[in-house]
Amino acid sequence: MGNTLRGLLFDVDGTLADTERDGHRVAFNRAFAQAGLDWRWDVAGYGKLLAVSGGKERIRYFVDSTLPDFRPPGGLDAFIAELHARKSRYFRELVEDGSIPLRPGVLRLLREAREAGLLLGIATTTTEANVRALLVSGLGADGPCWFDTIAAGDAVPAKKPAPDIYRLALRELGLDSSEGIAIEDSDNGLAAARAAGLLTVVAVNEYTRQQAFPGAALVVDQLGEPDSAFRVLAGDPGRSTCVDLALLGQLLRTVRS
Ligand code: XBP
Ligand code: MG
Repeated sequence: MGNTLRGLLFDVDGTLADTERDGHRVAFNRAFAQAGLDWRWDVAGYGKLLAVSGGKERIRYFVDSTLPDFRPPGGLDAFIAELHARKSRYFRELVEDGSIPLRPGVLRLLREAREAGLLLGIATTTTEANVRALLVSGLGADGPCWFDTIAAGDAVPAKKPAPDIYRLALRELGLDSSEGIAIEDSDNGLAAARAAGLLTVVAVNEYTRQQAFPGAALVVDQLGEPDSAFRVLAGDPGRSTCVDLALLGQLLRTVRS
């Protein structure tokens, strides 16, 4: 334990890639249409539904709040599970088509962390198969092997903002929370990481830029590249212009010292 950076924990949706608007949302709508449902989640409405993390939980919230009399044959649980499985297949098709690239700075930071021998983990509410598809598409066939653990989806009972998925990832990495930093994009993700004791850097996106990020070490519009600086929304990055290990190490030392 100490104030030396030993590991990075990455959220997936909205952090590694902008998956929500043109990925998950489109996949949900395809699954609804394929099931003969006239449900359609538009871009703005989906932004509100993102307050509920987890796709199955999101469908259930939608049904409970807008269609309380909806009673599918076989029961709601089984119906949602099947709809979500179909949605996940559509999502992976979109990823495999190459339509969802990694966000700026992600590949650079991952490479730097690997070269430095840091532990790398994923802590996400999405389905593990989705994560693997995204990592293969963005990093190549061995992408999933870049990570020492992939903590995902239903591996824990309570999804973000609960800290459970971060605690699981930390446990699997053998890392104390004081030795790691989480990279997130949303208020729910920040709350989860903070509750697990992790210093957290937030890179916002279209759906999360209006959110509040209490307790974030740094809030930026993207991780940035050396020749394409981030915009700082909160926190002090010193002279750094992109999120790299020098900056992350400095943030950790400042907070833990
Ligand atoms: C974001 C989520 C996920 C996705 C949909 O997760 O809440 O539910 O929107 O994925 P994170 P599933 O930012 O933690 O990666 O349908 O597979 O749940
Ligand atoms: Mg996210």
